[in-house]
Amino acid sequence: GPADAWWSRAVVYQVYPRSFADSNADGIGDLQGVIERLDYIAQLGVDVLWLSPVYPSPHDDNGYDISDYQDIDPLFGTLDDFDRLLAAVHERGMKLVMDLVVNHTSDEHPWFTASRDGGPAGPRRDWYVWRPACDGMRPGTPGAEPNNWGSFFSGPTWTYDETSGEYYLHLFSRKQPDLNWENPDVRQAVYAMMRWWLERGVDGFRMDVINLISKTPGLPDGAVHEGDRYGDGSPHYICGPRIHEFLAEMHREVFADHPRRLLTVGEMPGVTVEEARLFTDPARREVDMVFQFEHVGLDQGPGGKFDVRPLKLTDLKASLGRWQTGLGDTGWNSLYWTNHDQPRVVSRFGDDSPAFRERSAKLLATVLHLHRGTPYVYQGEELGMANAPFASIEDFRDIESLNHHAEQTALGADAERVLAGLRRRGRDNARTPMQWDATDHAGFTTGTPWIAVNPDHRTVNAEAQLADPDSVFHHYRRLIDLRHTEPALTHGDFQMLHPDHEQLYAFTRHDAASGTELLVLANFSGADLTVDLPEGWEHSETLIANIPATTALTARHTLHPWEARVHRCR
Ligand code: ISL
Ligand code: CA
Repeated sequence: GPADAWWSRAVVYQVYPRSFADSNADGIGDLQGVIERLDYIAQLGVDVLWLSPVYPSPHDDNGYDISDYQDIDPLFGTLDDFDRLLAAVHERGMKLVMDLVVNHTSDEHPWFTASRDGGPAGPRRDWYVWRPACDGMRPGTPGAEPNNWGSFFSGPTWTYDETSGEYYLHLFSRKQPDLNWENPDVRQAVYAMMRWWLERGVDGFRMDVINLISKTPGLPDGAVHEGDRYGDGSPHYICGPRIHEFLAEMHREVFADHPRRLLTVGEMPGVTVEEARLFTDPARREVDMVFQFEHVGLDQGPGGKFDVRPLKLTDLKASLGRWQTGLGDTGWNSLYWTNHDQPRVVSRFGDDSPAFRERSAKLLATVLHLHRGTPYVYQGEELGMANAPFASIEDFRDIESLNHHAEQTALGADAERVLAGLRRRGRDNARTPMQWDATDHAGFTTGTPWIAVNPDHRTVNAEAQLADPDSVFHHYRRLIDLRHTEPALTHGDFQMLHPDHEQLYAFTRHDAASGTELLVLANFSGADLTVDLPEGWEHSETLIANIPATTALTARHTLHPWEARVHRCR
């Protein structure tokens, strides 16, 4: 089963190259920068590095709009730099996973320009999704789009091409046209490209929005929810009719005969636990694990991702608990709190005030890493990096935030309210430069960074934390070490305790084979919390804790604010 695969004991570290380390002072992180910081990543003890896109791109969506799948953007370096990075990763006993973005390309990809410029009868036309205007409507006028779907980045999912008089589909920005996966030539071209990277030596793929590649034939309208301008097309593209067929085909064509055991993780917005079981059941040969989004949607209201509402701990436990049990015996979970699309977790689910930033960051790490699955650490998370103090819209860079702001203010929304939502949920929170040291621009660049460094780098930085054995960094390092040495972390059954408690996150992991049981206790609040323990845990061994030199566990025990501790019984 999945628990025997190498990646079941692995921890993955995500690098967002643009914001990691700049080696040539142009203000943008690059591959040489990653190479220079590789020993830092190795010191954390992670097994795999996932590199966000580094391919040639017009950077409408920071590289998630690819104009050439088989090269490196000069902004980041060359293929030669890439080969050096890959070799350096392998030398350190780690693996490298590429980002695979094949739901869409850039509109500057030659596949798309050929499709567009060849016109409706051209040979490349059906590599993308072209449709005429809605019946009876004048092409190019508002409301004449082929259907009513709204895009992830505001506005309709359709852009009109005047020359051919037709529209092309884009679930994301107008510079990210969707590939037509119904076309077998498209699929074969993608598989060939994937094999090319595997030949080069990469160890797998993180597959961007891979559950959106199959759309319902006919592309029917979506329901228009109250207050929305566009229809919700998601039932017609989330886990569409041919998704399992496509992933099984990809597995056969790319992975099945490969001599090395690779890692595949499908990023899947809107995936349910039932669907995820199918995707990750090893017998079905689709993908090894998926990124699901349920737990990062719990603190949002009906108005969408910028409609912020407080998280209820009981919701978080119910959700993550259901995924633990749901993928328990057949599938496999990936575990994450954040990535380049999410706000910083210490600001979101913890407390980023000076009093509790470190402790709550360690608590969050402890809770996540003690679950069953493969943990993902996003650059800077291991330092407890926090959200950025964006003063005005000029401080933002992300297309999603900028489009949302433009759309909402044009509709008459209060600009301060819109900004407040962006500050809490905007993706740029995760994209401020990595904080290496306390110097200007945090050691990220000697030039001008493409997005401002968080001013808290004077205190929150890698240099200070490497030197402090009690730092967030060293706490992560110890958790990652545990994943390699404690079989109960890989194999142990998961059982949630006190599911109805609003402050306590508690669970056990029980590994029958080694006779080991672990108990995890975490106080998700800024106040003392007294809990009654299950029997047999008094004076048990402390495996890891976020308060140094903790006291022994008592039958009725009081946890300090944001305290987390893990105990072991054998
Ligand atoms: O942050 C989101 C928008 O509200 C997410 O829904 C995000 O778009 C979704 O997680 C898909 O993300 C991936 O594909 C996008 C890209 O912008 C993200 O950076 C990438 O992780 C399109 O390629
Ligand atoms: Ca650079």
